[in-house]
Amino acid sequence: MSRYLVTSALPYANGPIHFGQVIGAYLPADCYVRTLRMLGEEVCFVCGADEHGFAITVNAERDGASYPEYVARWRDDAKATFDRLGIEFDVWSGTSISPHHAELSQQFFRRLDEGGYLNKRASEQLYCAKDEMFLADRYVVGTCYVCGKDGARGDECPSCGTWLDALRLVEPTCRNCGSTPEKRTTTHWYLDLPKLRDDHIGEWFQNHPWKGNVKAFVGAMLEDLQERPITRDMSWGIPVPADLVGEEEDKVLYVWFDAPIGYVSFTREWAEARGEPDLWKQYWCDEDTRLVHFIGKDNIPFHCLIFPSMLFGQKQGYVLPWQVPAMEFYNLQGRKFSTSANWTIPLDTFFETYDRDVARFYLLSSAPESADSEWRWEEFQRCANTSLADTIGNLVTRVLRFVAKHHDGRIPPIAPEHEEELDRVLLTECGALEDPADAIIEFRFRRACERLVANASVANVFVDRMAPWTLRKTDPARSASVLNTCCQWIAWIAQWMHPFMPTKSVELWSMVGAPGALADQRWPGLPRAGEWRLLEAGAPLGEITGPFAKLADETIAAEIAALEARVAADA
Ligand code: B3M
Ligand code: ZN
Repeated sequence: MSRYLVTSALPYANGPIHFGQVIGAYLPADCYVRTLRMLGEEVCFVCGADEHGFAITVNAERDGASYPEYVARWRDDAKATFDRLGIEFDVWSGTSISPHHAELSQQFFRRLDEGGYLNKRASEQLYCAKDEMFLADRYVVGTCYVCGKDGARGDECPSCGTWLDALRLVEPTCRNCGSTPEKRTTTHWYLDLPKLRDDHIGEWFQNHPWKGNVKAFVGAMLEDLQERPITRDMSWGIPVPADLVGEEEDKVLYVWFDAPIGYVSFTREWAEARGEPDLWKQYWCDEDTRLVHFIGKDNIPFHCLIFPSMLFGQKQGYVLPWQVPAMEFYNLQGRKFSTSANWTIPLDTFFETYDRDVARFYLLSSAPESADSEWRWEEFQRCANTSLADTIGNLVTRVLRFVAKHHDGRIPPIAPEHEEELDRVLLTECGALEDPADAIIEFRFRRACERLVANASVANVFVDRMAPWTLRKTDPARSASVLNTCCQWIAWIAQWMHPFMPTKSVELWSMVGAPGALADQRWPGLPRAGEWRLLEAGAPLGEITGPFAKLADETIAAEIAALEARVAADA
């Protein structure tokens, strides 16, 4: 048994969550955590909103909301989306409200400073005199000094893709008010990443079995590491400790410095809520903990290099990440999800028409694990109709309706003389079986989805071969044994389904009259001949419903048309 600390990237409290984010960092984590729990592992699953940063202040002001009001709105909105999707964190908080977060972030800063890992230096930055603020790189626009095109931002040129130095932009303007910023000197603290690399992090990283995209990306960064500023001139954020900066200055920790510390603060909040205030240390400071960060690939450097450096630099025995299953990008019908361009799936209405477990299953089965992938409405339909309705749903309804009709709605008896043969046929002759959990714990969610459906198909092959419906007329006892076997298989499928489809699996579990709560079952693994039947003959079935509805062609065509109409109306 191991202890797992599982985190999902903290979403910015700055707009609605879309399915691209859901499959990037949240849904796979939820599926993984549910599997670990059924496997009997100790798990804490942590998330909350990322509530600081310059972009949030700009948008709050645009909306005429105070910063706390603004982030509370989006914190609640994100949580509502996760609730609708059945994504269940042990703790959900926010970096501007979590009780220990400010103090802990300052402590991280101070310990890095004491360890000699921070350098304080003055530098020039662009300052907008009209807005009375230093401009974050993204808030400066001008002409690119590399390719000469307009529309370059202070951090990057969208035309030639170069990472830019904001101070060198030609004819810079403030993105907020359009005036020309001036250069001003300001003091900042820089995280000495080269030193942290040489002290430990470089060696640690190189000796760890990372996923391919992580290894490639961070490996390259390690070669050419620069120190990074971790403070900003603004008022919204965690203040730099007053004794270091002086009271009057508006200097805060950079949002990417305090955000990952949120994982720790929120774990403390969780431990306190459970009445075990020290429990967080078992998770964060015990070398047996497996720390797993679920993120999208754009967050790799922060989770595989910068945050580990910050943790190591505390010299408090903090664990470093064990695995970072970073997802590639997930698009929508061939283009990036974009709320501002209306290229999205409106989630407030989505769940009125579609089942959330079907959405979960489709998202997991199309997850961008090793290459970018996308939501395609036609594929969603195919998944719902073929994989779920035809394969699993059809098995369930034809078997259970028959049992309801001909066996008085009770699990038919199995004759001892049939058991061995039926187990052999089902478990070895109707198709290969594979435990979906094997794939899940390797973060191969697509494979796990395929295996679930393949395992269900085995029972369809079995039913076709055994033909219990016709057998009933010639050999009713054998027909009953076959149906018993099918019901047992449905209970087994319900257990395998649980991490993917937490609601549908419980429905199946009760349809087949299985005992106890499904969530309390231990992971079943693969059935072993002679010792896998968990339903008692004679036990009553529950109420039978068609578990999966088919999606009509018109419904899907209407979604695609609506998507195109929304962008057209916007253009
Ligand atoms: N909020 C970026 C993002 O949502 C950032 C993640 C923080 S994780 C500590 O992609
Ligand atoms: Zn300005």
